[in-house]
Amino acid sequence: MAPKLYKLDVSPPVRAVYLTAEALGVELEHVEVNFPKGESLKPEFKKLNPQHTIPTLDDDGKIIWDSHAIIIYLVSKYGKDNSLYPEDPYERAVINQRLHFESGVLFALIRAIVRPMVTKGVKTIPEHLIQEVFEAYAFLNKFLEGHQWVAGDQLTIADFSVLSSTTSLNHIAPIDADKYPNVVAWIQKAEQLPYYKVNQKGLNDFKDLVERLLS
Ligand SMILES: N[C@@H](CCC(=O)N[C@@H](CS)C(=O)NCC(=O)O)C(=O)O
Repeated sequence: MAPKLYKLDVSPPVRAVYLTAEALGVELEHVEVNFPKGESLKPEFKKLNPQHTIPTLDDDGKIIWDSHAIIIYLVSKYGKDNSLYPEDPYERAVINQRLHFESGVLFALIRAIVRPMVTKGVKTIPEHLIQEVFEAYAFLNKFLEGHQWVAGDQLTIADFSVLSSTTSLNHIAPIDADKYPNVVAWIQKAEQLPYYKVNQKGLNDFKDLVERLLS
């Protein structure tokens, strides 16, 4: 039985799971949870995940949420090898750092900017948050200095996680190629992955959502 993924394409962490599943060749059964319409707050979903966040995975009754936990689980359980999350302690530590960067910085900024727009109808983005997004691009640009991918020279789950939110933030605060050339080159490389399209559809939805909320 295919693992069930509770999802909505617009969500960046959901798209990190899509990219990981595609890279691994794991088929997922998709269950839509339209959180902007309040569906994540339904009692049956809260029973599965009291934190009521998507993505949430149900693998034969084993419930896992938080995209970072899910993508590590998918590689560990379904990967033919560990190349997307190598076992070497230092390589793994660097990947984990990038995953926490996604969670604590990139996604935290998306949440701080978009949530007031969705829940309170706020139509402006505070300048200090835009500056924080630029600071995050600068960090990412540094991580990528002299490297092909965000955690070194090998594609890992850190790329899928960081890519889904960075490409989303690009529709909030455009990434300047002159200031952050490594970030732009890395996104262009990722766009060549044969399964990149699984990020693109939800990214278009995200762009439309932000434009609609700001208009
Ligand atoms: N750190 C979490 C973030 C998950 C998250 O906040 N997802 C949002 C959608 S992008 C959500 O489920 N919001 C609905 C809710 O909190 O009820 C992850 O990586 O999975």
